[in-house]
Amino acid sequence: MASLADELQQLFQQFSGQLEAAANEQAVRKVYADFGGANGAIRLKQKELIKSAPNDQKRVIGQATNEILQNVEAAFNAALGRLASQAEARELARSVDVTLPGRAHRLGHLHPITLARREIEAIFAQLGFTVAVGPQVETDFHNFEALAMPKDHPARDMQDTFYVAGAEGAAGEGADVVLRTHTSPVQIRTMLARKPPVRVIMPGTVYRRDDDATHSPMFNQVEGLCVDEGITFADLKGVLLHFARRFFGEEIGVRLRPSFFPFTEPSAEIDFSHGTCKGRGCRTCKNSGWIEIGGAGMVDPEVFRHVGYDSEKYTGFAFGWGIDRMAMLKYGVDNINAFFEGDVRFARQFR
Ligand code: FA5
Repeated sequence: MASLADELQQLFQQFSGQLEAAANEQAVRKVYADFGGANGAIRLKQKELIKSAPNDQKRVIGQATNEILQNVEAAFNAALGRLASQAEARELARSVDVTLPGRAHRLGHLHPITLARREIEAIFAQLGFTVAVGPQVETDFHNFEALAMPKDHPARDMQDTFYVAGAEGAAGEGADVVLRTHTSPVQIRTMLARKPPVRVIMPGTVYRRDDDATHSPMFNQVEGLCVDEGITFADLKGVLLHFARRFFGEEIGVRLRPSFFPFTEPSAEIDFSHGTCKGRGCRTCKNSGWIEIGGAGMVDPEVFRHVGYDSEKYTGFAFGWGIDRMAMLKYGVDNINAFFEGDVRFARQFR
């Protein structure tokens, strides 16, 4: 028995020594497994001793080795506890500078064209206009034909666009399909879908074969349409002036120039004064002090005929303005391409 006790004591001492030296939890667990685990040295020794001992000794040996194993277990748990309290103490001792500024997450924000569009929609909503949208890939009928621009009409020259190859016939027999050149086809879609009175604005992206400081191949317009009994050009001017003052401020100058659009009669071109150069003239406004925002006029009876409205009973005004041009004026941007180049340093300036 004496030699059994010595052997176990020796193993226990080895275990204690290694446990003492274990610097982290992983090492502590390994030492425990090496001695107290199912295949650890002490357990193997226990099995070996019990196997070789005479029957009347087996119980005594079992008890003695179990006692040692209990001590191993206790020492192991104490070592884990010690490591945990050391880690906690280290954590508590760490000094934190609570005055350091936090790490802010940079928030995304809306594109300036979206900001402008939303503001336009809000102003018109307060005047009782609803919002409608139409497809960017449009039929020749909606984009030109129903707006009194038949195939040979010279007004088509100013709206050269991208034709969608292979789409002939997709929207009806012989129909050409184009990327829409303006938002005016949404007027047609709206009037075909509902009866007067109509008060609607139609924002959206449009396409043309254009490219310079104030012209982009892809740009945005907002169309307006108001049809009812007794609508006059004075209503158009009143709405235009109200909108301009709300969007740009009271000091904005508004100018109407006689113009021509096949789908309005009479027609006007609308200019707003250029706030950036204060009317002195610059590259953006082509030295005129004014920026052309869009066209407008009284809906031509020919358009009413196409959509089945009674032109003896109803009159209406329509307009189509460039949202990008309005955003250029509002935010003092001198090149339209800045909106589409995707430079975040530019976009970040608008909130
Ligand atoms: C039209 O597009 C007509 N549909 C407007 C209209 C609607 C008239 C309803 C009458 C009744 P215009 O081609 O002039 O008209 O274009 C209108 C506005 O779109 C221009 O004044 C300008 O502000 C903007 N615009 C035209 N082309 C471009 C372009 N390439 N890049 C940026 N803005 C453009």
